[in-house]
Amino acid sequence: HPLPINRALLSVSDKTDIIPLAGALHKAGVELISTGGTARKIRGAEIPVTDVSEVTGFEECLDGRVKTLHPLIHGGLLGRTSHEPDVKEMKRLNIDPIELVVVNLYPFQQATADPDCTPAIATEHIDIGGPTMIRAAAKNFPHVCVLTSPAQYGDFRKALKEKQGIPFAKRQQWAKEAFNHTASYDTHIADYFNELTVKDDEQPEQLNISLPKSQSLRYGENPHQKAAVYGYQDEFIDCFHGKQLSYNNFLDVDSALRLIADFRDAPPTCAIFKHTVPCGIASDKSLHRAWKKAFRTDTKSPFGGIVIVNRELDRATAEAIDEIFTEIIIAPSFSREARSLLEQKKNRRLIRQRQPLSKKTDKQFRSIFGGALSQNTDFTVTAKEDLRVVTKRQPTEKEIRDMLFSWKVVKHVKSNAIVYARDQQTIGIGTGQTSRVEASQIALAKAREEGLSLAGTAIASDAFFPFPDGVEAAAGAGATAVIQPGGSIRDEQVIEAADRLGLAMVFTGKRLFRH
Ligand code: 93A
Repeated sequence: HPLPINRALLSVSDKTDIIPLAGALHKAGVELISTGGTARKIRGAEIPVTDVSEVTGFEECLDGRVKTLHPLIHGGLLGRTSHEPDVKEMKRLNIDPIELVVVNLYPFQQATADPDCTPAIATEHIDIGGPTMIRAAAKNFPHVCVLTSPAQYGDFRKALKEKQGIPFAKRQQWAKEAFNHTASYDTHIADYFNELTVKDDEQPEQLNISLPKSQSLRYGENPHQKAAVYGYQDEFIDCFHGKQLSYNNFLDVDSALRLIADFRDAPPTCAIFKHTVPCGIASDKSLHRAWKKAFRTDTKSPFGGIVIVNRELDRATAEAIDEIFTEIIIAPSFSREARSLLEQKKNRRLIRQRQPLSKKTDKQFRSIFGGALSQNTDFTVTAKEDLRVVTKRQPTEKEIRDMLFSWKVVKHVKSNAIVYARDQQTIGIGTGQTSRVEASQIALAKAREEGLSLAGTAIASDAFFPFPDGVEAAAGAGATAVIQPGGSIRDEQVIEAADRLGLAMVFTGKRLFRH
């Protein structure tokens, strides 16, 4: 049944639009009850309001920790007014029903986002009375209407105006939103406490994944799969031109942002992705040169791919990219000319990256049967000092640069991964193979098909070479330097082969699987 509103309790931290709402309620003849600050605000607008303390006969106390926690309030919210025994009991105890609760909570999340927030300050922002009222009203939604966000006021006022009472379906919907609101509020509190006690690099005891839907998607990986995106993607990207990002686009953008995070201190760099895998990456003095080199690696795959750069996208680079059908272009910023050129294609997505992914902002988890996996993201970049030369021949400075470049790339290529690189340019990328030798053969075959020579390249392998055949093939192809984690029981045989072939080889001691 539609619910008529006689008495309303208003208690809000975010006082947005509370005055027009209180005004509309007053005009509709509703009696208003309110807590300290909210009452003051409403009274300030010359709308009559009763203090909660007047209703309860008990003053707000303990610094406001106890304001609405009282049977005369909670009885009014929890009593079933269609249930005769409840009605009788309420009469006997002088409990008047409350048909509307408007509450939003102490801003815990905002408070704890402040770097100066201490645990004591955080604790004071834990709302107790608010969630209690919200949950009581939501539980009793057949008899009570609950609003938890100013975004709902418009719909409510429309229903109020129609004078038939608030429809059941609306109350149920707002009750659902209320429970989601308190669930996510408690999740933030739980996460805060989890993080207080969890040491860096440890995984929490409980994984609370409560993320708001940020977008509905037209479909998932395929058109017959329903899908949505959750969380706070807007903090990282601003897709200011083109169609809405798709499910697969989000996966691609995620891979691209991860790779470019490792090139944060690198010269101008351009990376081209296809299906979450890089198919060409290069760094150079200018983005335009970097693009040309990156595209040279593989001139077929970039069609319908995605491009990310680590500098403002200028006109010359934009023109070059524009020659290839590119679905998505990501840059920290776009020059005005680049923008107006690229915006000529209606469907292409242009994305401004607002902030780089970093240890501070990144949580990595993946769904699996029955739950999820969680791990820290590896944001470290391997430097010259981290390399251990294992061959008789020392690598040259140029070889070291090429090895470090290929190593940065191989981290973002699906296992088994092999990357040949030279002069800050990928020459051959072998990805996602079940055998390391095959990954190497594919890298080689692709480079040859593009007419690229592998002479003088460095080769990176995401995991150790289990047999000498991998380095033998690399040397045969023209590579002169090898970078790999090391750690195979046959390392000695592999080193021996490298020495015999005159290669310089380094171990990083770090494996870079990407599964
Ligand atoms: O400190 S509380 O947990 N104890 C309460 O009894 C209580 N009642 C309402 N916080 C309580 N509230 C919260 O106060 C509401 O959830 C709302 O966020 C805020 C409104 O306070 P004021 O009207 O004084 O600005």
